[in-house]
Amino acid sequence: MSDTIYALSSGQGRAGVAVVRLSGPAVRDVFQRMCGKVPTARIATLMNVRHPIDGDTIDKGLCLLFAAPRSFTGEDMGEFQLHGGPAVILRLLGALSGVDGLRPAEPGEFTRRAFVNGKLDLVEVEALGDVISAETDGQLRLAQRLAGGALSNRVSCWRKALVSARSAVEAAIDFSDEGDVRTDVRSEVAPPIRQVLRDIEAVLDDGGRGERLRDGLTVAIAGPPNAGKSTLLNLLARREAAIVSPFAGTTRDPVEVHLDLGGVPVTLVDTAGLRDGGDEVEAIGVARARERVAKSDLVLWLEPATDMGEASAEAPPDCLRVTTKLDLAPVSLTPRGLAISAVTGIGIPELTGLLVQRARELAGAQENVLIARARQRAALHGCAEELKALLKLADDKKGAALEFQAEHLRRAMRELGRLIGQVDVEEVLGEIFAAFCIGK
Ligand SMILES: Nc1nc2c(ncn2[C@@H]2O[C@H](COP(=O)(O)OP(=O)(O)OP(=O)(O)O)[C@@H](O)[C@H]2O)c(=O)[nH]1
Ligand SMILES: [Mg+2]
Repeated sequence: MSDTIYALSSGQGRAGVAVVRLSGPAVRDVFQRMCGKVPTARIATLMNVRHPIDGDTIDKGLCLLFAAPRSFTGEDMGEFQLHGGPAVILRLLGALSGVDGLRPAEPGEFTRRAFVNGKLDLVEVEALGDVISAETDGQLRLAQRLAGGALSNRVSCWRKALVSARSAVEAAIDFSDEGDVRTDVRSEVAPPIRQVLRDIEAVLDDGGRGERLRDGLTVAIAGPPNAGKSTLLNLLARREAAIVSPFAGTTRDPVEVHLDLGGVPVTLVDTAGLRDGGDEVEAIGVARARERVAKSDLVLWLEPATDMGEASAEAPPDCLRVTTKLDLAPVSLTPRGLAISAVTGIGIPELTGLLVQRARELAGAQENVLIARARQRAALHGCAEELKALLKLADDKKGAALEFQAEHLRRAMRELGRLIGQVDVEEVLGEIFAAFCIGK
């Protein structure tokens, strides 16, 4: 890790200020050569920044040194905060490229060094990436909580409990010929393991909210033809995204729009009206609609007040029922579910409110949500399974082989190690860091 890396960490294009970061052993040398001296650590210092070879002035700006190990990467880090014009940035990056031992950073390389130097664990690395890419408030809250160590701290408590359980079991193995150690072990090991298992199961029992929040929810608008599905999509999207016409069977391809519903990112999908017996193209549209309905997290099932037959068997049992075209409803009508009219606007605020509420139930940034990715869930689930197997052996009154218990403990710890990136990291690292931007 002897290379010193540099990158523009602020956004591309013209801006008031541009931040170029460096990390590695040559940082002080770069300051010495380009500014004439090394700024005092952690004190922003206004300096003339010059080209290291021809001495030409690049710009005047703030220079900062974060001395190892008290820096984001754990190495010496430097920052140039210069004027954010493309020519200034070009000149600075060009100057840095000419310095021996310096090279441009790869995507996520600063964060990778922070991980390698033990500044962040893998969960925190992932969360940091999510902080940067968060598009809604809910996503940001979850990412910040995880980046702040909410899950990592729990994992480290669990690991401590498993470590002491393991040493108890291993001591018992070593002294197993010396009388009745086994009963002692049972009372020493089982209760804390049971507690850890309960904790992990509570974290797992979140209804997948964190992953849904990170990936976004899919909400499908479905129902019979001509129910006003596309009209509702356009209304919620505030633009004419889908074609509306008085003819039944207008929509064929699913039409998607993206919304922020109370902090939850939502993809709203308008689908073809469900009926059998249309032309060939419509039939394909209907098949796609059924596919999208089956795959979505929530279905809005629309039926027009002008044509309310029997409740359709095709509406999913947990769908949100909406009766549309209330302005045309016969006086005797009893609407199913929420009643709306796109013409008078009646029921629309209620529908939006209900959607926000359901979106938050399905994907939330509540305090107890600590899992943001399938990878994290898989590791915790694997750990819980090992602990269950261990407890089953420990409960066995005959005193099952301690070696087997030790093996389950070892595997449970391995799963936690995998979660925070202490074992088997190589295969996930590439994938995680590739998703980062350069300069982070
Ligand atoms: N009066 C009234 N007309 C509506 C309302 N909502 C939609 N319409 C009309 O109903 C017709 C059908 O609307 P669409 O939004 O295209 O219906 P759809 O469910 O997407 O229909 P398909 O794509 O064919 O399945 C259009 O003429 C709309 O203007 C409403 O609330 N009141
Ligand atoms: Mg339509």
